[in-house]
Amino acid sequence: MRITDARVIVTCPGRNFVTLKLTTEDGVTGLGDATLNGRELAVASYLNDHLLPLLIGRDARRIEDTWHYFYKGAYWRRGPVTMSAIAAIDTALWDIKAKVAGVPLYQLLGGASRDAVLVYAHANGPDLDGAVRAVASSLDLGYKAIRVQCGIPGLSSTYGVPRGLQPYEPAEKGAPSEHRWSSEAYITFIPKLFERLRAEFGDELHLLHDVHHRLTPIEAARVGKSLEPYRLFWMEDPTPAELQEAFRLIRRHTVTPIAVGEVFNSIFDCQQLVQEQLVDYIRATVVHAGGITHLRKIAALAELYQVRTGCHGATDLSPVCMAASLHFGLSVHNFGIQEHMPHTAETDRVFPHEYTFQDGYMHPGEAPGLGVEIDEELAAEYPYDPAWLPVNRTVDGTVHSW
Ligand code: KDG
Ligand code: MG
Repeated sequence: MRITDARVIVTCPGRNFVTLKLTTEDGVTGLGDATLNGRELAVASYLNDHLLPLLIGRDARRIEDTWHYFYKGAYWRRGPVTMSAIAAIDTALWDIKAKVAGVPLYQLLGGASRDAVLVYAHANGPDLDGAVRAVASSLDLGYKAIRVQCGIPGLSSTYGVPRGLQPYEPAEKGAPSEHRWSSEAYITFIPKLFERLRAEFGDELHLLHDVHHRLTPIEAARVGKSLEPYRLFWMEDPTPAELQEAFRLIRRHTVTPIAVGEVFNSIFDCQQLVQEQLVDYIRATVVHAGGITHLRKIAALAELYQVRTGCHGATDLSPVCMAASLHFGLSVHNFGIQEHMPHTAETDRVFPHEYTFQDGYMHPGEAPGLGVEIDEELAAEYPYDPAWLPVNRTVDGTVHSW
């Protein structure tokens, strides 16, 4: 079953997405997400200029072989651009394989390990009252797990909190915006947020929080300790994870569970974190971590150490990635939770899909393959529109992790 056509579709139905569409000689098509927020065209070029010419004519059934052909064959390994491009090919091949078999993808991944996939919502408020209102709205929608971000007194903007009434979307048109950050202000404020949320909503709700890589290890340890009374489901990305051993220091001081890995692109990024049990959830996802094939290996390593999955699922991961993630999450035994940040209506129209949300859980549906397609005519009505992630500086002007 030869691959006869491979096309990269770049579209901006509200935000930019890069999608790979493969077609076989029998006319079966498969989709893969290749979106790398703020660096989209680098992946489109990597696919168009370097991988797709070698993909045409290959046997679509040889998923594992194709993965290694592009990973080892490049000589230059890993990195978000390479791994997103390989992920798109891998995901599209799994889509094709499942369509040919006539089954939803999760059936090829071992079948369902659970009835549905627990997802968490985003609730963002400019201040404590706003955060409480946002959590109440997510509860009304049926979510059982909610990530809460809140404006920090004294800081004009912060990660996760929209400036206006629009849903939060970090990539902005024009030049990158600049945020100002104070770890001191954040560390003082953040326990007050979760104290208030537990007082308002009780013990049952799963509460999550994203530190977004901003603290030093000892600051992160302090925050984890200060949040212990509020029993978070997880504290995410408390410190940048390039230095995996940094998490030893956090672990020595706090039992607040830790989630890490949305920027990871290979099993080597998380190897030490997992093997030393320095984290509880691994957030690597299909699009940025080499596709279904590689993510399954990360999950298998994690399973040995009782680390569970918690795949990234922000809006910059397209509905194609969300579908793939739901098939993965439904099937993998050590699933923990899946992030769910709903796409805009225009994005959902460009990517008609079978997955559903009900009562705090999602299901990928029973359509053969991934259960997501792209309306190419509609996609063409939304040309690429460059957008940038913000840059973060501390209050004295020093560039800091965003
Ligand atoms: O592109 C960057 C976003 O996906 C990221 O900032 C979102 O941290 C994020 C999250 O947890 O969803
Ligand atoms: Mg995050």
